[in-house]
Amino acid sequence: MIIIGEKINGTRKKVGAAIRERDAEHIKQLALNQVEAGSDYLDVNAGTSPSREPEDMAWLVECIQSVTDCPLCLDSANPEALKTGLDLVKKTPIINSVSGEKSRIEGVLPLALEYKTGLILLALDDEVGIADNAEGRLKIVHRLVGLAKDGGLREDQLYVDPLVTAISTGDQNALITFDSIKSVHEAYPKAHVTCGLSNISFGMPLRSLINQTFMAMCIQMGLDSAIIDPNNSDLIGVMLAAEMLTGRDKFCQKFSRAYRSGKITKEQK
Ligand code: THG
Repeated sequence: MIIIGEKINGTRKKVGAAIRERDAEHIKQLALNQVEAGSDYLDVNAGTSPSREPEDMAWLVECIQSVTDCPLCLDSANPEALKTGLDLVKKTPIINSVSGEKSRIEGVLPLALEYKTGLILLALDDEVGIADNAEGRLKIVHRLVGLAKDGGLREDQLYVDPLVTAISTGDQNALITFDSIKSVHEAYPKAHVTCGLSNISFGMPLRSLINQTFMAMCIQMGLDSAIIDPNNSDLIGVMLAAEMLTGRDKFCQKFSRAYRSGKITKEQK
C-alpha cells in the first residue's frame, strides 16, 4: 500500500493553530511521526483562506523538508498555493487533486502536466457533483484519465479517488465505492486507486471499527493507496492483514516483520 499520511491538515484544529502561529516544532513532529510509521507521502493541506494559502503552503513545505525527505502530497484546490509548493519540493510530489470541475481542469491539471507530478483524480464534476452510482463516477474518471494521459502523464502516475461518502447518509454508499474501486482497477490496471477512508463513518458511533472494516473491504476490491493516519496501529494492522490475505505480501514477510518490530501489537485477551 502507498500510505499518504493525513495529519498535516490545517482543517484540524491544532494544526490550523500551529500554521497561524508558525509553530514549526508541532509540524515537524507530525512529519517525523508519520514518516517513522511508514508514510510514503505526507499530505500537506494548509486549509486556510485563498489569500493566505500560498504563503502557508510555502512555510509548511519548508518546515517539513527541514526534517525529512519524504515526498509530499500537495493538497489544495488553489493553483497559486500548488505552484508555490511545486517550486519548493525536493522530490516529485503528488498533486491532490484534479476533478472534472472546470476550475480544476483549467487551474490544477496544467500544473501536474508541467511539473510531471503524480496526480489524484477525484470522481466528481460540476454537472453531477458526486454520482450516486459507480457508472457515473467511472464516466468522470475516464474523462480525467484521458486528459492526463493526453497531456503526457503515465498511468502509474495517476491515483484515482472514487470518493467515499458517509454510510449514515446512504446505506448503499460503501457499495458504490467498492464497485468504483473494482471498475477503476480493471479499466486501468497500472493506475493507483486511493481514498480518504474515514468519511465512511461520519455521523456513526464506533468510527474506528467501521473504518477498519471498510479498509479491509476496499483492499479486497483493489485499493492500493490510502490517505490515513499512519500512527493508528490498529488500522495499520488491518491494512497489513488485508494485504496479506489478498496475495500482496510474499511469504507473509511484511506482516511478520511489522509484528516482530512491535508496529502491530498482540491482541488483548
Ligand atoms: N480524498 C483526497 N484528499 C483528501 C480526502 C479525500 N484530503 C483530505 C481528507 N480527505 C483526508 N485527510 C484527513 C485528515 C484528517 C482527518 C480525516 C481526513 C481526521 N482527523 C481527525 C482529527 O483531526 O481529529 C483524527 C485524526 C487522528 O486520528 O489523529 O479526521 O477523501 N484525495
